[in-house]
Amino acid sequence: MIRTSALILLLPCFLASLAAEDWPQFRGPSGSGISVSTNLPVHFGPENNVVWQTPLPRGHSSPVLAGNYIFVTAFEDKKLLTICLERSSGKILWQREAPRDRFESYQPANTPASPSPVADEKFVYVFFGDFGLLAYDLTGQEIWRLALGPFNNTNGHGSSPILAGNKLVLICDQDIGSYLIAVDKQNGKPLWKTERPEVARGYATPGVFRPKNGPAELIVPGAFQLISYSLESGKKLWWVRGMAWQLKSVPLLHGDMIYVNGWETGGDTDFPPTILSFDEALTKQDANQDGKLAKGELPPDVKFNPDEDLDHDGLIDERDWNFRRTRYMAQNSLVAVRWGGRGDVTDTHVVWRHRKSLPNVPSPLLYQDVLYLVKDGGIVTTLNPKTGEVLKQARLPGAAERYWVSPVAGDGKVYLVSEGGKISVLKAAGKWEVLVLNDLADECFATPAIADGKIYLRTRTKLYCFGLKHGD
Ligand SMILES: [Ca+2]
Ligand SMILES: [Ca+2]
Repeated sequence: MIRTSALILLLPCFLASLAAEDWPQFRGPSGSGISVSTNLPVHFGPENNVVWQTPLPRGHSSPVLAGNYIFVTAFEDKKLLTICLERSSGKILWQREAPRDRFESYQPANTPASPSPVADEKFVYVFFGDFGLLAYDLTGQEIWRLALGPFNNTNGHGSSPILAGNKLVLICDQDIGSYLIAVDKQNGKPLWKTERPEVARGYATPGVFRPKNGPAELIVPGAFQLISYSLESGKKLWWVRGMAWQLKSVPLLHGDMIYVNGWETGGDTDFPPTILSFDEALTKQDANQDGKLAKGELPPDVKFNPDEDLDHDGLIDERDWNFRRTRYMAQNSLVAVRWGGRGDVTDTHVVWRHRKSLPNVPSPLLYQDVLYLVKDGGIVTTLNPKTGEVLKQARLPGAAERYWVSPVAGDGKVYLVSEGGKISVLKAAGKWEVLVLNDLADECFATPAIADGKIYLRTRTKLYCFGLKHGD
């Protein structure tokens, strides 16, 4: 009897210890890319340490994990899909189609199903640029929908929604009319919407910074600037100038430090050109004095670029000009910002900037006091997060490819996934070493999820669950 009661008493603790770790959003807890999992596999591939594998339609969204479920979005035959899988088996439990009344443009490396879902214990929330936001309960019943757009984001969408308290937050950056929106996660009703006229086109997922004393802030990387907003009201609080255009980086939040990366073609030069102000250009060039520059009025060294005609009216107005001017004068950088200022903190709270070998799409990783960057060509750079000092830089052997996937880490290892499905597993350290090179022989764009000793990795054709078999 005594033994039985003891067992009954112990049982809840035992069950609790088995409760699944979640990976509820793009890049997992807080967008950090870090799992507390142990016993993660080092060697894995199509024939090695596969717990299960499930064919999936295409899409670049990352798998997210909540309780016994995994969620992804996908597209197939012009349908926009939300798919729920059973975490233990990979079995598809349900699939729902989102409304699609338009087909917005996206560049070849993107898809109409790139933003990742976000989930809590009750609902999963998804965003499609061709519709807007939808929420389903865990059985697949639609709870609410909020049509958004149409959008004008030439390259398609990349920003994933996140949850913060009772709010679902989404960045909707585009050529004109960029905004940040927070809706009530229970019913999809907008709580606030903040226009972002100062930015044009972006793909970053925001972060939630929670100061020790004080209300939470949304950290939003955008074109040419990093901006913080009040989570409660959407009010703009502080910003850092001098970022690149088209940011994709998730902000890394560590203590009172914030790290954001930005890279854009042309921004690596140490000597950006000086470009006339709009007033100077008008004085010299505006022949018909309508306050705008037509193609024939542009200075001889300026070629009309449709990409820079943000409102697509064939004329360069002040916003178009200033955008171009900022674009060409911008310098790529990974910036380390100390939280604590208000207004423009560029000159007061930027602790350091690093300008070399920066990734385009993959976000940085901050793991065990080392910052990791992986860029196209398989070049990995580690930095001291306190000073920006480079600790090691080298090319990944056998994995000199393009990189879209953000690095993830757990169990003392860092996982770097190339476009071609080469996975370099690093022993985490400032002076990192490659432990193993695995090969999935399939295209990879989605950032993996890590939880409960398993790695959930989406390729072009399937979702894999990798884990050590008992006895390994
Ligand atoms: Ca004119
Ligand atoms: Ca224009």
